[in-house]
Amino acid sequence: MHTRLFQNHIIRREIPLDPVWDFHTLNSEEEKQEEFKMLVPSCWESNPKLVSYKGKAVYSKKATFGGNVRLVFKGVSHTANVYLDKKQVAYHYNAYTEFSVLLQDIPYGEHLLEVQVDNSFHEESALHVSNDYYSYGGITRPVVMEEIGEMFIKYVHFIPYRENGKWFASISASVSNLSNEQKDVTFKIKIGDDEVSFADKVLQPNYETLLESTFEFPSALTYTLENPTLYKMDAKLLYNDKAVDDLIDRVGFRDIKVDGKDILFNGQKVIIKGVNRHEDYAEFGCSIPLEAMYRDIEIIKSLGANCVRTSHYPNDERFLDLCDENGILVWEESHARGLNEKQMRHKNFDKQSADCIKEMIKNHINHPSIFVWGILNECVSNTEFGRSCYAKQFELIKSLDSSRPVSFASLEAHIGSDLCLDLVDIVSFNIYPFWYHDTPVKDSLNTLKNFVNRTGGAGKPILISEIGAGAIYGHRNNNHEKWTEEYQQYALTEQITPILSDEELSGVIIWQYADCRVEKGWFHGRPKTQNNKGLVDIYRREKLAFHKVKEIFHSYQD
Ligand code: ADA
Repeated sequence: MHTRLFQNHIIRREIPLDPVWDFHTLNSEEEKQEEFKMLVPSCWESNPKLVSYKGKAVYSKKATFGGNVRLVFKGVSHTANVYLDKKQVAYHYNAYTEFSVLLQDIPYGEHLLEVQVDNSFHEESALHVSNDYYSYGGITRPVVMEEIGEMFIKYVHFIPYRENGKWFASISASVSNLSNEQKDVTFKIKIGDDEVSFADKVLQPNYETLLESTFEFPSALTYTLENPTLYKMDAKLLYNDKAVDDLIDRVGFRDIKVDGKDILFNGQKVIIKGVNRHEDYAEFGCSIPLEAMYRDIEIIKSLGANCVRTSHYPNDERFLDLCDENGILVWEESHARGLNEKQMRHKNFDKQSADCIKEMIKNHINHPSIFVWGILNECVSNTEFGRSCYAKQFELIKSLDSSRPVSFASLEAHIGSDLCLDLVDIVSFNIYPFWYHDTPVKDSLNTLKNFVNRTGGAGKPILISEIGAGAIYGHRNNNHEKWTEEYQQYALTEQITPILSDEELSGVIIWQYADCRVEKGWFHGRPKTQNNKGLVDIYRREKLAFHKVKEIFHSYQD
C-alpha cells in the first residue's frame, strides 16, 4: 500500500495487508453490533449505513508474520486502540498524524490484528470537537507492516541551508539497535550525485542512537517553485559492509526566510496566492483517493495559486508529495480550530496539541514545499492564559525545526486585543468583510495594519490567512444576495484585489478551496450542513467565483 508517491524502502520488506478488513460497530456497552467488510483506507461514512455514525468500531485482520515487525498507521480517525492477539500494543489520539508500533520477537505464525476506532467527541478528546468541519471515522489513511531486522532507521531529517552560494544540509538521523549486542555500523546517505556518510558508529544494545552532522552537497540544484527540483535521499545502514536497512525520502535544496515585511523563498520575495483546503471530498470524506488529490492539485494550479494551507490539521503525506512536485507552497497546520478558553483548559489539551505538533514535524520536516508551521487557528490569543498556550507550542516547534517561520491565523475579532503577535514570524489574520460584515475591505485592512503596527507584530510580514464568502453551487440570480454564486464572485473580487495590490501585505489565502461537510450542530449558517465558501463544491464543480479568482491570481505575477 503506497504511503508516498515513491518507494520508501528497497531493503526493508513490506508485509502486504489486504485492503478489506472485517469490521463491526460497538454499542455504548461495547457489545458487538452490525458486521461489515470495510476498506482500508477509507472513512466508514463512505458506507451508506454509516454515513453519520459517531461511535466505536473494530477493524480486524489476520496476518502471518514473525520476528520484529513495524506497523505504521498514517491516519486513524480519531482515537485508536491497537491489539495483537487480543493484547493492547498501541493507543493513539488524533486523526491527522502518523503513529507506528514496533512488535518485537513475535513467534512466526498467523496473528490477529485488531484496531478499535472511536470518532465520538468523548471526554478525553480536546481537539476533535463539534466543529465547522467533519471528524470522520475509521482507518482513513494507509497502513503498512514492515519486516525489521535487529537494527533499523527510525528517521532521517534534512534541513538545507546555503552558505557562500553553496548548498549544505544539517542531517539528523535516528537508528535503533534492537539486539542485545553492540553493533559497529556505517550510515550512508546518497542525494543525487553526492554521497555522505557517518562512518564507524557504535550502536549500543537495545538503544536508539542519534546521528547528527552537516554536509556540503556540491552538485545540488536549487528547488524553485518554477522548477521544483527534488532529490531522492537514500539512506542505508551497513553492518559488516552489508546493507541491513534503508529509508528513502525526497528532499529539495531551498531556503525560507522572513526579511522585514517580506517572505523570501531562496532570497526572492514571494507573494502568497493561496487557498485553504480541508481534506474532504464528497462521498470519500477525509480519506481522499490519490487520484482525487492529484485532481485537486491540478485544479489549484489552474487557479494560478501558489500555496495551500492545510486548514486545520496536518495532511496526508501523499498530498504534500504532490505539493513538493508541483512547487506549491504549504502552510502546514497543527490540529485545532476555534477553541475557547474552557476548551484550551481541557486536561488533555496540552498533551494532545504537543503530540500533534511533534508527529507533524517529525514526519513532514523534509518536505521542501512546507514554508511555515501554523498552530491554533482562531483560538484564544487575547488573554494571558491563551498567550501561554501559544508561547508553549511555538517554543516546541522552534525546538523541533528552527529553519521555518511560524504563524497562527488569528480571529478578526482579536484585532485590537491580540497578545501573541510578538511570538510569530509571520502575522496572519482571518478577515471577512463583505460576508460577516460589510465594512469596505480597504478599511478592514487599514484597521488591521494600524493595530499590528502597535504590537509585537510591527515590521513583520502580514498574511490574510482567510477571506471569502459563501455560495451554494447552482444558486444563481442577479439580486446581489448572499449565498448566490454572483455575490460570492463579487465579494471575492472586492476582497482579494486590494490585498494583492497592497505592498504592505504578503498575500492572501482564500477561504476556501472546496465546500466541505460540517458537524450537524453547525447546520445554522451552513446550508446542506456544509461550509459553502468553496470556490468549487464538494464534487469540485467550479462556481462563478472560481473563474474570477483565476483571472485575478493569474494577473498578479511576483
Ligand atoms: C473561520 C475558520 C474556518 C471557517 C471560516 C468560516 O475563520 O477558521 O474554519 O469556519 O471561519 O467559514 O466562517
